[in-house]
Amino acid sequence: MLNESLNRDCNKDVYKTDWRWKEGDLTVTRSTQWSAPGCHEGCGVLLYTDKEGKLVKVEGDPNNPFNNGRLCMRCFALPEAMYHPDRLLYPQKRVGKRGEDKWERISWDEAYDIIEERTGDIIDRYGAKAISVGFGTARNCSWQPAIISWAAFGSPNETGTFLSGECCYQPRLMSAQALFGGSMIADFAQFYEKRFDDPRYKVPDYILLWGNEPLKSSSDGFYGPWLIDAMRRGSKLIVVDPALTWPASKAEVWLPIRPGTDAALALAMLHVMITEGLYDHEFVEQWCYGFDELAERVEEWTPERAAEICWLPVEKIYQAARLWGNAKTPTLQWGLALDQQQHGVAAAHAVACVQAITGNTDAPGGNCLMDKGYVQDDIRRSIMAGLPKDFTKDRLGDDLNLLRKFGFSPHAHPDSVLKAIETAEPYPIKMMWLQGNTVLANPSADIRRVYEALKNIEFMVCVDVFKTPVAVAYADILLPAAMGPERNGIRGWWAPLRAINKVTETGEAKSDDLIALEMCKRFNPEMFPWKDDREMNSHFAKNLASMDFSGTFDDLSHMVLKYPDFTYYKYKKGMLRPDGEPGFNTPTGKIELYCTLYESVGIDPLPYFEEPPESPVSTPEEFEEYPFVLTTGRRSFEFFHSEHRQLRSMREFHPDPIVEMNTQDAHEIGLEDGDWVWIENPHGKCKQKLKLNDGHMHGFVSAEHGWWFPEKEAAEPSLFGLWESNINQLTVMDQYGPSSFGSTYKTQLCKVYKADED
Ligand SMILES: Nc1nc2c(c(=O)[nH]1)N[C@H]1C(S)=C(S)[C@@H](COP(=O)(O)OP(=O)(O)OC[C@H]3O[C@@H](n4cnc5c(=O)[nH]c(N)nc54)[C@H](O)[C@@H]3O)O[C@H]1N2
Ligand SMILES: Nc1nc2c(c(=O)[nH]1)N[C@H]1C(S)=C(S)[C@@H](COP(=O)(O)OP(=O)(O)OC[C@H]3O[C@@H](n4cnc5c(=O)[nH]c(N)nc54)[C@H](O)[C@@H]3O)O[C@H]1N2
Ligand SMILES: [Mo]
Repeated sequence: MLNESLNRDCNKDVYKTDWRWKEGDLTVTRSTQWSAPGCHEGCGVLLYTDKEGKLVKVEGDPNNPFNNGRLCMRCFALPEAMYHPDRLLYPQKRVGKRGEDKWERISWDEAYDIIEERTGDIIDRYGAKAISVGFGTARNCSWQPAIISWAAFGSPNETGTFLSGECCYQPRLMSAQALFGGSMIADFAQFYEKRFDDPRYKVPDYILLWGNEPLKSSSDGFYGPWLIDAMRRGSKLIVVDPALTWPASKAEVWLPIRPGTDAALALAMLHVMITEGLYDHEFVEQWCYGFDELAERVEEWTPERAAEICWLPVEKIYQAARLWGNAKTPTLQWGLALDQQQHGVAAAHAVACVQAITGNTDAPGGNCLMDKGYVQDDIRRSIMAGLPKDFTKDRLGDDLNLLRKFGFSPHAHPDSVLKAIETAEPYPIKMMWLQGNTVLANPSADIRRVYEALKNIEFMVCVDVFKTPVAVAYADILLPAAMGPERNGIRGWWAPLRAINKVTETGEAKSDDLIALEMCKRFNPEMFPWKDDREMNSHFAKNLASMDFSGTFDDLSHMVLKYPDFTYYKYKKGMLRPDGEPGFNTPTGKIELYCTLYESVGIDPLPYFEEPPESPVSTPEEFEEYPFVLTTGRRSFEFFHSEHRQLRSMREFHPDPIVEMNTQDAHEIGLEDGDWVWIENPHGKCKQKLKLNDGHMHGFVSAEHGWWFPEKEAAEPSLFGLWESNINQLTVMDQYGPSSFGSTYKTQLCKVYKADED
């Protein structure tokens, strides 16, 4: 019943494995979808086009082992997105004042001419570093903005615009890199074409789901439904989440933790595991560095102490630590909640230690090391290699911690970019090129502050598929980006390597690859000799550092996907270190529970807990007035961040912004399910609709992020109703940790009260 390879063989009779075929009047093309609209995953899709070349429907590709034919509602709605009347289809220039929403259609050449002229002027007056290029989360639009910034404009200030403290994945990646010497991911057989049927694979007996809701988020290379695949094969769950999510409801133990106290819980779990001997002694002895120091650090972290801090029943901490410590094939699947705390790096460090001492690293069904197959990193690095050595010399924020100079982030620090825009310190930023992020509707905290700061920007270009609030407020030029089925590309995020196949064109929209190539050709033609995106992608495909592939783009395009060679226990086989010796790629050759890298950059080398800057404990007076702990940004099936709000089929399921809290808590303050409520704290307020849940932990409020209303007035002051429900009026910038990473998006305080009926 569970044999998916059998399913796949059947599917081969019904669905072909060719890359393209005919079905009646329709042409079917196998591809993968990343963006736009966006997602992290790259699921296998079948794109059905009609005689005119129009996309008429999308189905999951049953012969793509990544998603096995499954698809989410957002992908099914691709034709609706592509042919939406609001879509940007032509380059436009602003003709009215900023905020008036008056535009004139222009040609691509005219747009590039204007950009070249204005850019030249900015560079003459302030230097190239006064240009900041913003990218968003890993859609298929991440290396393209980087090469525009670096190779076209010559500015090192490419940045995840205003995403405070690079609080997405960076703290977890940092910890994995620092402790394990590489990137680490839960093993759900994603490295094998036969997936769960591959004889090398073992199903995890316990999955520790920490601050992550994969069914909704399918993030960072982990496709959510795999969780259910594993549960059907016997895996049990331990869930750390303040909300009673679906996985929490199915867990052996659910730990409804006070947001932002994860490090305390992890330290207590380590305490139990170490005092009760529930860890892999041999592995720790041979392959871990600093175990004694860790044991000493966690000595004081009794479950009783942590229970009080985390607002957890103490027996749940014992139960979780014992189940986990006794598990045979434990695997950790961690999430964003660990990053979005000020000391996210320490929290991720603590949780990584909980994983490390089980000894299940790089083992079947454990947590595997892989040079992550980040095609975007490979491309970025290959372009970076062609630039002057001191190119990043003045990059904003590099002074915050040596980790940045060491290259642990290749981007300008978001909070430092904001400060430079506001104060011209250490030098001004005068131009922004935004490609794949929205700035006002989403990634930044404290959007009112950002809104004010952007008044100092002289010239702004937005490359997007829709007109967003920031475009109306500040853009001078709008460039229309192509959606997934309208672009060629290569992508990898972990495994496998995948091709994106173009099947159609809409208006004059161009792919980010093509826009990057054309911009770079204008500004830096010697570095970009390729005639089109296919030729450029062939070059990149042949030169991938982290993937074993040497074909052309056409080769990959026809294969659609390619699995890497994958081996377990690489640390025993001398496959991780550049010197070819056994061990991990860290200074000591071991997993560094006590981290020598952190020590060398002035960070606590051991995991620690610190209260969030605003919390019931650190700001008790504020807590009296704002008596709930606020976490923001839980994901939903219908939306990817601020995207998809235009789509009727998504809004039918999810018309309004939803704030959740415990039923009893709400009743105590006179609120009912379905009430519109104000969520307010000292930083700001916004309005969302209340949804009650009997199971959520007490004292906690969970609000959605990314809200704007494309159906509302575009012009100022409305900006598509931006100020009504956007939760990033209650979050703050500049609350990152000593590493320069981390934020407080998930650890605010708030009060909640009924809003007027209108
Ligand atoms: N309060 C709160 N705020 C958060 C979060 C949270 O949990 N809480 N999460 C944060 C996190 S983790 C992240 S990563 C950020 C994400 O923030 P962003 O990456 O900025 O995400 P979006 O808001 O979706 O903005 C993406 C924009 O790019 C466009 N786009 C999509 N695909 C493409 C493409 O292929 N090419 C081009 N040119 N444009 C494209 C979309 O139409 C949209 O306008 O948000 C952060 N914001
Ligand atoms: N549909 C959809 N998918 C997405 C995105 C999207 O916007 N929409 N965004 C993408 C991006 S960029 C990212 S980074 C990922 C993020 O995806 P996830 O890692 O799943 O992150 P979240 O959904 O923000 O939060 C996950 C869970 O953490 C819980 N939580 C909140 N605060 C805390 C805390 O302090 N501690 C603990 N332990 N748990 C807490 C929340 O209740 C929630 O259930 O999703 C990606 N996938
Ligand atoms: Mo993210």
